[in-house]
Amino acid sequence: MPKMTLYHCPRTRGFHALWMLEEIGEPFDLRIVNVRDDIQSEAYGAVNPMRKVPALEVEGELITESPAICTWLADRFSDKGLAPAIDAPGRGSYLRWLFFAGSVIEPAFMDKAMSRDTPRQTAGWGDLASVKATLAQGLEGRDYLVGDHFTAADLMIGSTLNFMMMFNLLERIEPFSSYVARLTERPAYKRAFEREAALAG
Ligand SMILES: N[C@@H](CCC(=O)N[C@@H](CS)C(=O)NCC(=O)O)C(=O)O
Repeated sequence: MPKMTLYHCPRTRGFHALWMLEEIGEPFDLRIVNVRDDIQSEAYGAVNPMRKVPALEVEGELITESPAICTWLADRFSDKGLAPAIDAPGRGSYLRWLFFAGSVIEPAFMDKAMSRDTPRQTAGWGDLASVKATLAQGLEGRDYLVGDHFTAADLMIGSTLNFMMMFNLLERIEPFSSYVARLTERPAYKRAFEREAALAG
């Protein structure tokens, strides 16, 4: 097994990676980096020059950006069944939703959080109304975004939507509330949540 170290701070986007590692269920070291101070240290700058969490170090190789961490873990531990195989039906949709989480959902909600009105033709993410409508269409009549079971794409999107609901950036409306409730019932989510709660004190 590769030696994996997750750099994380409770109650941040690092949770996406923590939850994913709980889904994978393989051993990893957890290093807490406080976003208020540790993150600016020279030592952490040497780990991740972006000075952000999460960061996953695997045998000396750095993986950052939550969707990339989730994609890597799902492929590396393919026996866990969290990603369609490269040549399987659904692989394209799976990648579409993983990228959608980081490059479309995130910035669209940040526009809202910052009260920014980026013109939709300029913004690569379009606008929040289109993002929500596209997600709702993707979830219409289904429990999961790809095929009939949970994948890393659901983790990334579900975890992001859960954050947006917690910060009151997304209304608790259907189909999002049932989707988030379904995903947060997973034992791995609960383990990650409890682990984080114990760390945060
Ligand atoms: N693109 C990154 C974003 C990571 C990120 O923004 N992390 C925040 C915590 S929610 C952080 O480390 N903030 C500390 C800082 O910028 O000082 C990802 O998807 O993982």
